[in-house]
Amino acid sequence: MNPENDIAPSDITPREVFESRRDFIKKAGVGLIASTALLLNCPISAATPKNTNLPSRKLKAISTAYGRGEKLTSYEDVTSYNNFYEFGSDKSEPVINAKLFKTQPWTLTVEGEVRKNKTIAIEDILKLAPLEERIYRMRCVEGWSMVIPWVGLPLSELIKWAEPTGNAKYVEFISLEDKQQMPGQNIPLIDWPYTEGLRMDEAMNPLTILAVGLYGEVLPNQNGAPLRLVVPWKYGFKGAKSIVSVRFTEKQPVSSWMKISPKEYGFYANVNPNVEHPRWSQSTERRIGSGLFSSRIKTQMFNGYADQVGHMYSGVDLKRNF
Ligand SMILES: Nc1nc2c(c(=O)[nH]1)N[C@H]1C(S)=C(S)[C@@H](COP(=O)(O)O)O[C@H]1N2
Ligand SMILES: [Mo]
Repeated sequence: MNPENDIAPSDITPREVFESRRDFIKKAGVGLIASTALLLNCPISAATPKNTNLPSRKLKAISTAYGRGEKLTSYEDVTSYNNFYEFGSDKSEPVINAKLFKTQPWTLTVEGEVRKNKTIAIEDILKLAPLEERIYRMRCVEGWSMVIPWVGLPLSELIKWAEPTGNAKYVEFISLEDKQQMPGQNIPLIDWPYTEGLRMDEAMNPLTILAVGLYGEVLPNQNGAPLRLVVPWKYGFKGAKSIVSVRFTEKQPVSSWMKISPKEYGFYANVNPNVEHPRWSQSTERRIGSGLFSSRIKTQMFNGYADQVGHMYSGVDLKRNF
């Protein structure tokens, strides 16, 4: 079965991206049916990237089985309907306000419970493991969702490089703080910088990735360039954008949204249709781009990833640990 064949290419991918892929696939002489490890070698574009240190706008990535056959949210919607409070609290603002955001040079530090503090440049993060394309369903706690073809590498690869000590039980992710570049940080809505956290086993889970791109290209600034976390079974706010530090801790970190409203946003933030947000139900979601009058779809436990992640929560009361 190959459900991708039932979907018009224009439904799922901007034309240039689709065509460059089809072109490559033709040249390489492999069919779309070829499954897991089809090498998706996007042609290098002639345009020089302006705001990034990455090799080119297009990224070489290995195509994977993750999310194959899902109907993708359009590039337009993925890159113009964003939550990125550093660039404004309205979802239409980040695409405008992040236009000149400078993501080059960019380094990440690892600190806390590690053998020693270290710094790594974005180019070297890209060398830790081959980049993969992973199509993931994403659900925001606000009740909307998207399906996004991310490009990234397993977070576990960075963690191995970081050499955490035996005391490391949690991982904290810290986004950039730069009031000059990030106008939203002049408003004390969040105790800047934005932070998030995962339990060590969640961070090491194969589904958890550090994304550097989407739709086969370097991440647009509004989506968290040059490096952001993607955790598909959790609400979107877990996916910290424009990360500058990863800190290993013994105690559970208090994330930005927990500080703002602990009754509404818990540490776990697992997608769970049975646990209501105090102000609204979480049983359904609106898939962005599915049309103004289309009905909402049912939200699945762990956003549909229960088979891959459910085991990590056996014995955890998910109503209390929301
Ligand atoms: N630094 C930072 N990261 C962030 C946010 C933010 O405001 N600042 N918003 C979060 C929320 S609520 C969501 S839903 C996702 C949105 O990611 P997207 O715009 O790429 O879809 O980013 C998350 N990461
Ligand atoms: Mo969100």
